[in-house]
Amino acid sequence: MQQNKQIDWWKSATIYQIYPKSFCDSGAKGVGDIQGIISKLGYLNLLGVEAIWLTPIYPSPMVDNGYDISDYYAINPDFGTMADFDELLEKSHALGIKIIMDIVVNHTSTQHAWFQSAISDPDSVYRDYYIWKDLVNGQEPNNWQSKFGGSAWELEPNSGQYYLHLFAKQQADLNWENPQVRQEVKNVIRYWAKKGVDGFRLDVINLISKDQTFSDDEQGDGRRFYTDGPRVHEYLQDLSADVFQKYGCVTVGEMSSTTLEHCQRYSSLEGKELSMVFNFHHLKVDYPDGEKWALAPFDFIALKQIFDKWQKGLHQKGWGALFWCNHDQPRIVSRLGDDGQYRVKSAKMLAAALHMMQGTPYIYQGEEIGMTNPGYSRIGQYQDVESLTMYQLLVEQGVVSKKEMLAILAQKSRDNSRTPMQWSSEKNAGFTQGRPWLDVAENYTQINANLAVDDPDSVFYFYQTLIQLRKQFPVITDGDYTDLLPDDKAVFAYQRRLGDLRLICLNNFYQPETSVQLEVDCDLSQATYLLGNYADIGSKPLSHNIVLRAYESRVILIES
Ligand code: TEU
Repeated sequence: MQQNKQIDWWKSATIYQIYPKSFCDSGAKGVGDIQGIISKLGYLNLLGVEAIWLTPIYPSPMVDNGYDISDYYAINPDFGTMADFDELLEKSHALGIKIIMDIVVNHTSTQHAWFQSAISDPDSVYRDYYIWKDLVNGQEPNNWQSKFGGSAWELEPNSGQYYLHLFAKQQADLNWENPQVRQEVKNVIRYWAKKGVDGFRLDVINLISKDQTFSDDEQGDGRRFYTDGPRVHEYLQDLSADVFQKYGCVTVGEMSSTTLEHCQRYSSLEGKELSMVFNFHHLKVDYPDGEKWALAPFDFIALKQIFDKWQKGLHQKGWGALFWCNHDQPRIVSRLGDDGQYRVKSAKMLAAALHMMQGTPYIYQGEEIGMTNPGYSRIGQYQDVESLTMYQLLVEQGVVSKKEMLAILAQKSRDNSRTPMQWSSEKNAGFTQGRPWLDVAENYTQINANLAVDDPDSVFYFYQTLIQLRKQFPVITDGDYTDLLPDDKAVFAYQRRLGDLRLICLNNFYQPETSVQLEVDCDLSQATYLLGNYADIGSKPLSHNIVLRAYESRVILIES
């Protein structure tokens, strides 16, 4: 790996997330692959992204689509070969696009050789790679719950002990207390860094250190005993010093149910732990009382408060990732926008509202063309382990009826974002010549990449502009943040400021036209328009009283 990389290139870069299984099939398998990704590098280069984050492409039984890794040192044959991967690395680098690998080290697949050895030989050195507990009063060692529903403990019949799995029972948690496990993780990361990979996205990395008392949680599902756990900063500092810093890798940690205080430390500017963090608080504004499996309109005021807290809290202290979408989240245009009449307008508005903030933006495949939730109506259309487990649990327990659960899944399932990428109006949206592993959304003849690239007014070119603006204007990368209208019920208006330059981003999150009074101490008639999602933005003089049409977004610059 090359040394002397430009320091912090990722602060003005935009990163594109690829979910390989659903991105592009180079043949007729029905599953995307690495050659498919290579065939679309030109498209990504046109968009202007500087790096690609690939979700896991290692061998895996695919219970959780690759987040259950059975070999950290190889490529899943469904996706291709190591030669294909090397070709991807070389061709991406030739275009100036970096590659970020997903590293899943909170747990391994139970098919991993370490786990297999641990269960077949009681004296195996690998036994202590995992977390084993005896039965307590003939039951699970404590009441912790799996994130996918049910107990977090599974009985292993050979030894009569339980092992911990915070996710599916085929994903056994690693025992980070064991120094040998930490050494193995370093070896894995070193292997990929030496190959020339530019960075790593670390799956649920704030869950690796468990409170060793393994107490019952009288207040909740156990998360307070392992979230941002007792030794997590120590482990990350050690990894960073021994591998990340040595190889100059960019790192982004996925932080589940974390706090701002911990994220300030994970992403602190001295770079002792990680480059940046993903947090999910802004994506829980449509969870009534914190419940994902229930329907409610999103809390717009809370959304603004969360952005305010994190924008200010990380400014000059740490660094955050900016994102609306990923492979675990429903499509944002269906969730916070309007995926009908105002799909294009609201997709652009949401893009501007996010990309004008401080942080590193991530675009999830299909977001750049305004892809929507597919609107599945049958349980047989779902494949996701979480969706299927929750369907079974909630319907079985009589919490909701089958019909209600289908309505909930249509809004909340992770499969909403995993439908095949819509490339063209051809059969299967041009994703595969075979039968896609997950149904394509029916709207692909109206929403696809070919149409978007041919239309200068498409969501695609709006994202392209946002990516360019970030590189052009340091106020987007470095400016401070003020919410200008925290109490307004429809408009999200914020100011970024760097020296004499102010950038103001105004967004109507709803359909009715609305007017706002901007309380800023500068002459708005001197402002210039940078961007908007209505064609005629530049024609009207600016005043402090601004009318915003349905889902209208405007970005203006003022020198004062
Ligand atoms: O997700 C972690 C995580 O907790 C979620 O976003 C999860 O999908 C959600 O809480 C369920 O409601 C990561 C990966 O992104 C996800 O795809 C994996 O399933 C999970 O870790 C386990 O590796």
